[in-house]
Amino acid sequence: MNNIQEIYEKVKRRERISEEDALRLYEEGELEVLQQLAHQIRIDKHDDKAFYNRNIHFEPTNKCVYACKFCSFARKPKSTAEEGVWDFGTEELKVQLDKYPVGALSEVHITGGVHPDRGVDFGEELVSFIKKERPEIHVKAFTAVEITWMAKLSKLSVAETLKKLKKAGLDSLPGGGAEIFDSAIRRKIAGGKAPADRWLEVHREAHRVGLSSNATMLYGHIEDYSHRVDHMSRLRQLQDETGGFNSFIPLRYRNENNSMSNLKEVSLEEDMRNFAVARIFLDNIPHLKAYWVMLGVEEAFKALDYGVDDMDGTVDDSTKIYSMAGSIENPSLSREYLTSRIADRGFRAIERNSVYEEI
Ligand code: V47
Ligand code: SF4
Repeated sequence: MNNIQEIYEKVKRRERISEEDALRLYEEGELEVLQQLAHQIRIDKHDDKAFYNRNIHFEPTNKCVYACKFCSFARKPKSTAEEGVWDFGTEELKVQLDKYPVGALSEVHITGGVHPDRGVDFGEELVSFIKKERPEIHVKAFTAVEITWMAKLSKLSVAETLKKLKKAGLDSLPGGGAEIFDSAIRRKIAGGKAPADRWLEVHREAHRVGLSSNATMLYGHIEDYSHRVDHMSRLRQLQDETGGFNSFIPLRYRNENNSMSNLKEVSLEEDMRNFAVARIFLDNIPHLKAYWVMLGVEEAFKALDYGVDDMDGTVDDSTKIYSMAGSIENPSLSREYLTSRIADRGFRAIERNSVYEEI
C-alpha cells in the first residue's frame, strides 16, 4: 500500500489513484496539501474559470411514493393541500416561465417527488411545453429514480422512456437520486427506491441515447469514507465507459425536518476535504460543482479553492428541497453578485450553458 507521500507524488504526476489511495487521502491527507493538489488539477482543466448559469428549478410535486429518511421535502401521496402538498402541471410551469423575458434563462431543472400516478406522458407534457414556449431553454429533467418509476408505471423499458422524453425535448438528466450507492447504507436511508445498479443503468442508457447527465453524492450522514470512495469509483468506471457525465455534485446532508435530524451536520473543513478528494479521484469527470443552495453561499465560494469550478446557477427562489431541510430560505443570486464575488476570490466568472459551452 502506498504511504501518504507516495500518493501525493502520484497525484502530482497525474496518475490515476486507486480506491485505497483515495481512502488514505480522506483519512490521513493534510487539508492544505489536498487543497493545493485539487487546485492545481482544476487549474490544469479549467484555468481560473468559475462557471455558473441562469436557471430555475420546477418541482412539480412533493408527493412521493418513497420515504427517504434524509428527505424533508416529500409528503405521503394521500396527504392533502392543507398538509402542504402540491401537484403542479403546465399551468404552473407557464406562470413560472412567464416571469422571465426571452433570453433571461438558459436552463430549467425539473425534479420532485415520485408521484404515484404520473408516468412518462406527464414527463413528456412538461418537457414539450417548455420547448414549445421557449425552444432555446435547455431542459434538464428527472432523476434516474423518477425515470425508473415513469418507465414502470408506463410499462416501458428505461431506454424507451428516455427516447420518448428525448423526442419531447429532454436535453439532459440531473444528478439526483444517487445518494450513496453502497447497498446496506442505501437501504437504511433511501428505503425501496432504485438501487445503485439501476441508477447507474439509467445514466448508462441516457448516455447511450445521447443525453448527458450529472451525478450527485449525499454525504455526511451514516456513511463512512469507504462508502464515499466506493460511490465515486462506480461513477468513475461508468464515465470511463460512456464519457456522458458533465459534473459531479457532492451534497452535504442537511438535518432539519427529517427522520435523521438526530445526526449532526459535518463541518466546513469536512466539506472542503470532500471536494478536494473528489477532484483528485474523479479524473475523468470534467466539472466539480458546489451547489450553493445546499452548501451555503460563503461555503460555495470557499470551495472554489478546493477543486470546484462550477457554482450552479442563479436559481431565483425556485426550489424548496433544501430550504425545507434547513438551508437558505428563498435562494436566489444575481449574475452581478455571482460575478463580482467570484472575481473577489481571484477567479474569472464564466456564464455557461448546461453542457458547459461558454456563453
Ligand atoms: O437526490 C434531499 C438531495 C437531491 C436532502 O444535476 C438532500 O445539476 C442534503 O440532485 N440534505 C436532489 N441533500 C437535488 C439534486 C441536484 C441539485 C442541484 C443540481 C443538480 C444537477 C442536482 O437532493 C436528492 C438528495 O440527494 N437531498 N434531501 C437533505 N436533507
Ligand atoms: Fe421521494 Fe426523492 Fe424525497 Fe426520496 S429524496 S422521499 S425519492 S422526493
